[in-house]
Amino acid sequence: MGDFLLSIWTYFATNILTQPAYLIGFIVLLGYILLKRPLYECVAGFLKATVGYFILTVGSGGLVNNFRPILVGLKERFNLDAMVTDPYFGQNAVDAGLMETFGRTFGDVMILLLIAFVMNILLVRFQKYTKLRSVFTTGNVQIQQSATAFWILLFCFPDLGRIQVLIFMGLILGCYWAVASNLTVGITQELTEGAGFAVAHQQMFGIFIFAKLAEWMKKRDEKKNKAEKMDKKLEDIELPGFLSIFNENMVATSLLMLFFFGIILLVLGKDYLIQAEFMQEGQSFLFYIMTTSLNFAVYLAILQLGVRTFVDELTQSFQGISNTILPGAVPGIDVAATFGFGSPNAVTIGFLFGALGQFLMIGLLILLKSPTIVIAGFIPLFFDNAVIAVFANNRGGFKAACLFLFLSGIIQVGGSALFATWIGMSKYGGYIGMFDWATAWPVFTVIMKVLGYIGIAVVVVGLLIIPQLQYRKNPEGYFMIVDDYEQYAEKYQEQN
Ligand code: ASC
Repeated sequence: MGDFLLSIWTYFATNILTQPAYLIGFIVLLGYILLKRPLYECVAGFLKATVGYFILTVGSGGLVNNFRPILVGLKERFNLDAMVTDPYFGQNAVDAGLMETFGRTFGDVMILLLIAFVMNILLVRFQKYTKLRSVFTTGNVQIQQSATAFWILLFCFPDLGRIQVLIFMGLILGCYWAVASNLTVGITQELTEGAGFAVAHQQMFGIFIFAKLAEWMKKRDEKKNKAEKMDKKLEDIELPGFLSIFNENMVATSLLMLFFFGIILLVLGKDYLIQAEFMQEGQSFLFYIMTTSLNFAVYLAILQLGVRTFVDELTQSFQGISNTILPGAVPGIDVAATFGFGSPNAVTIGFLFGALGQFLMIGLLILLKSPTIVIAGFIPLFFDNAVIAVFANNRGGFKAACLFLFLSGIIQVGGSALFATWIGMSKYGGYIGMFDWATAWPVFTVIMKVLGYIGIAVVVVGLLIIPQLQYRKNPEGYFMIVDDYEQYAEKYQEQN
């Protein structure tokens, strides 16, 4: 019986829970059914949401598959013994190093997801006490995070048995997913003007902290009466003269990427690119650079189309769920969904300033002869920094989007290098590298390493206090922002 149930769960987890396109699709289907829409509308909603999400995946996958090899090429080209910051490389590093480091393997991912998913839903169901509002649906990143968390837990408690590991990890990860995505509920509602979702990804603390810092900076400038041009949002800045071509997102992205990847491809050199089979013999180097760089704008446009396709369905249908089985809840979804909102140029600016910070920090690591050298992986470089910039721009304007992104780049590389070296992952060539895993998780790890089992309780309780503090700041608006965004906006927005 147990085996039978487990196999049903494994089927569900493998095919739906860890495949966000289908999970979102089925959530939409369930939502419409609960809203008692006619069956054909439910099916249409399911299809549109799933196809939309798949379109988003074509965009984000295209970006990753095209630009990750170019950045990783730097490692090969210069024969660096370096660690790549990338969630997939991080997952491979865990697989490669677990046996040698801890004499263990990790085969219980699906059970862990069950524990953490159920816990997340319960935490939201008991919202009256927990104040949590968001259900994490991004299964692809949950798997990567489970792998890294497993390593961290064994690093802190090498002797833990299988069941204890599962329980502790389910507890900590479940709380992290619920609490961190809940942090983004309010600011995402404001960014999207009530689209009804939160971010469920790998930089949720980063988004929240930088959004708040951006807001603080803008208010400070306004108080000093020197809210200058730089505090304007990117979408409100009209560049004059020839610069006006940057007002158009597709043009701006193309030009900036031509510059950015142009330099990297020139550094890699034609010979290397041919030898590594990026280019074919006899192909024009100039046009190769053009095509590669312009593809960035192509995939970004696809990604945004995907977001537009599924977010509408999700917004409408989720009311069926939040009116009935999970009151006051929103789905936490992939970070790329935010790229369809705010200024599209923020995505590009965030990527570039994040890259500046990351490259500066990498230079410093080399200069200071750090035992771990980092190669900037594309996923943290792009997805982390793009989203942080979308929020920083939305709340603090252009200056915040540049300044804080530079800072976030430095932190991602510095934090990852330091932490992955300490926990012994760096020698296996990869680390997840995303913002929260270069900041919040190292803090959790220090607490658990120092305090032992009490540390686990401290981390869990510490996390659960966060939504209570958020709630206290505005008990009335806290749930209203989810239940009735229009009313919230009317009541609170002019105060901001
Ligand atoms: C990640 C990861 C991906 C991307 C994607 C962004 O962290 O593992 O595949 O970001 O989720 O849309």
